[in-house]
Amino acid sequence: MDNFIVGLPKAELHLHIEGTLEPELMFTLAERNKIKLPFHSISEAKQAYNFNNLQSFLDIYYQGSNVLQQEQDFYDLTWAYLQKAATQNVKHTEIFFDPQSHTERGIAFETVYQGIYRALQAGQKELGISFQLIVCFLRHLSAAEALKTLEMALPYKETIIAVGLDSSEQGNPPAKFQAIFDRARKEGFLTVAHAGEEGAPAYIWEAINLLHVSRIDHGVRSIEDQDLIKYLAEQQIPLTVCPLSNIKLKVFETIEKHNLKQLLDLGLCVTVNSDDPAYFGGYIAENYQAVQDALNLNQTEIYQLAKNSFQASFLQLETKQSLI
Ligand code: ES4
Ligand code: ZN
Repeated sequence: MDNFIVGLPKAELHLHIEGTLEPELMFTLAERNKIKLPFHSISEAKQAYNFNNLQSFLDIYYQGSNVLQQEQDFYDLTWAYLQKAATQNVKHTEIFFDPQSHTERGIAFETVYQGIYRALQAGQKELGISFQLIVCFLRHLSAAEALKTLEMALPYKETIIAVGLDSSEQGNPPAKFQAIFDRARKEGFLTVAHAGEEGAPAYIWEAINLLHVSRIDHGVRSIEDQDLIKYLAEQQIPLTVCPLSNIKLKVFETIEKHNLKQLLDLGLCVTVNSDDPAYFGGYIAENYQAVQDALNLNQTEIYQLAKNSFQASFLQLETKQSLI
């Protein structure tokens, strides 16, 4: 891999911690917790990571998450990610977690939160990686379920910067969660949402106008709406783009057809992120490398992407300015 890419200080803004569960750790935890996996070996698991679209991935991703049971499991998961991130010079990470995929299985919100949070604190101390936490609502579940999740997060709100929206996009528009996001903002949370990954540009408009998001996660389908592109560029609303994810989930046919460079050339605040690296074949540096190679990005453009990642982060203004 290119030394310039690996060495460049980067912020990661779109990462599902459950999506960093490597097959090796999945098997270790399955054994530790006496859980039966649908795969017999690591190579069989990897062979199953052949997706047609977002839903076919989500089915396997939620199945994998079942091995996470104890606070220590969430700690080990998060710690493994942070160690990997440190080798790629990630200086700051803003990670998503999906409490509902665990509380639905009878695991306490606190167990999930404590395991992740303790590892993040260790990562800050031992690896020098600063962090923020974003609690995501699963949009295929009801607004009432999301509200219950928000209420579980309230005791921890001083350490959770934002709420987000993930899972199956089509048919689950941002509007479905308007009231919950209103409540979250009243409680002091910032907001983000996955939009325009598989969903139409109208969902991006809804995320902006109804959920008042600070960033759009993915947002690549914004290219289909000229007024939206103009708005995103003028307001510098960041997009957290995940190139390898988009290829694995067939949002674009090939990496050469990815629109990241177009979006950058149109003046949008584009960032590069890894989404679910254990499932999509690469961490953040592999994502930078893939777009550099396929779209012929020069060093100035790569540098701009890294600069955007700090600009688009929820770091304090003074910290941002000292890092950029
Ligand atoms: C996700 Cl790529 C993606 N899209 C929507 N929801 C998700 N959860 C985990 N990865
Ligand atoms: Zn995502």
